[in-house]
Amino acid sequence: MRLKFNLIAIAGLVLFLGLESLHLCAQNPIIRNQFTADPTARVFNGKVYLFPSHDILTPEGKNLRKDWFCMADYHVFSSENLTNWTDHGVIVSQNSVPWVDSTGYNMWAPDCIERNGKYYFYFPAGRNSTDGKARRGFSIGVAVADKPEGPYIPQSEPIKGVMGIDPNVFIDTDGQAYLYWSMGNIYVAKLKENMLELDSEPVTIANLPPKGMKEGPFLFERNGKYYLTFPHVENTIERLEYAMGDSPMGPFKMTGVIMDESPMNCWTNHHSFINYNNQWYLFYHQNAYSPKFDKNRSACIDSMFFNADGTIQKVIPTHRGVGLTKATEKIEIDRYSLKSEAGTSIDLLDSSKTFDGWKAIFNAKDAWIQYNAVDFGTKKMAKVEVMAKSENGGILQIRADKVDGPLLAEVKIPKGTEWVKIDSKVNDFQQGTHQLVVVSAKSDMVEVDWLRFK
Ligand code: FUB
Repeated sequence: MRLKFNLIAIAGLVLFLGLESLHLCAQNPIIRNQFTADPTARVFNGKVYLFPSHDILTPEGKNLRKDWFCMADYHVFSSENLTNWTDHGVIVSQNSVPWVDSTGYNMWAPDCIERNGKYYFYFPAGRNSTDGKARRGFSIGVAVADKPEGPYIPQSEPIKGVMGIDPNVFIDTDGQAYLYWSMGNIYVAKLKENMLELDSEPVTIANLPPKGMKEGPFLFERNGKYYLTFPHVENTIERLEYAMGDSPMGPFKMTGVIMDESPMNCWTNHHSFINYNNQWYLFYHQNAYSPKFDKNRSACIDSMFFNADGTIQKVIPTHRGVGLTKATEKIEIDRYSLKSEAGTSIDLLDSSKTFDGWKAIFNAKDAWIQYNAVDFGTKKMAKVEVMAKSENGGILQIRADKVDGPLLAEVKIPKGTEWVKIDSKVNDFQQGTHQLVVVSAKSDMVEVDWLRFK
């Protein structure tokens, strides 16, 4: 009996540690084993922490809408290079918060902020019923931790005086904290020093577009200017817009569009910004792993830049995302930076298992795909390994930096209908960081899952 208990305890510990140390390597989307919507990123102690919401497939038999968001808990992820992410597991769930309706599955977009060594995690959810009648609307609660990874202890009641979704907290240089949230419009109120109670009456932020849904506020300050950024439906689906002002509560002046509507037609977008190692990044979401259902979303990152007058340059969503990719890790060229207009395409490896990712397809001579920022380190590479498939056989040339750049390797893909891993010798070249360009030397179709150097 005792032995059985010990075995179960060890198995539990292994499972727990396994979860803690799960590394998820990525371009866009950045988390590749679960849906991650509404990504709020924060820099704590020199590391980037990601607090997304967690879309799931709607469970059967729970009387839930099949065509709507379904979210039961929150994970936190961290990364030091924006490329390798560690999943620290569930930090708050609908079953762990006393006031939350544990049958609601509506743990929507969260935020987290540090004050005096404590981490305050803000989340919206539906309240449980105290009189047998369903409660309508969302409240916003707080869970507090000593470390960004948790454990987070939820407060027993939501914040009084706030009804709405998409909490966002900003602490100004004078120490005053502000809570922003949405419910059709965008609202703001001061927070008390304890970060748990309002310290002023909520006000509706003025001068924002009067028509079309506005939600998901994210406020940040740069060079004394305050940027109120938010998704807004100007046309048919959301795009990211912003207004600028001289104080956290406004007045704000509408200034521009940060990201246009999703090319995949994802109705929502939700975002956050960080400045990490002197580069600004935009975190946002798309439905890349769920092309047919836009309520299953995935977090992405792209770099962002400011103009000299402080306005924000438009961010074009990319597959490549950000960060260096080690040459010795799988380089998924379907997450390309650039590609030739003709003769290349991208498709899911298996449309019924979207988390398996994509493949790159070449079907013309001289068609090419470029993948930027591959770190070859300082050691010579002996071989390149390519996972590929080609019914008639093909030849791929792997070049450095540009389409006619130095030839690193030529890889002959044998005829066949199955995926094969092919090794080829790598020519000498200057190590360091390079753009990788894969060129098809024949017109026959070649599909590539990934390649890596050894
Ligand atoms: O994730 C559920 C809701 O969709 C969020 O709260 C909104 O911002 C939108 O992204």
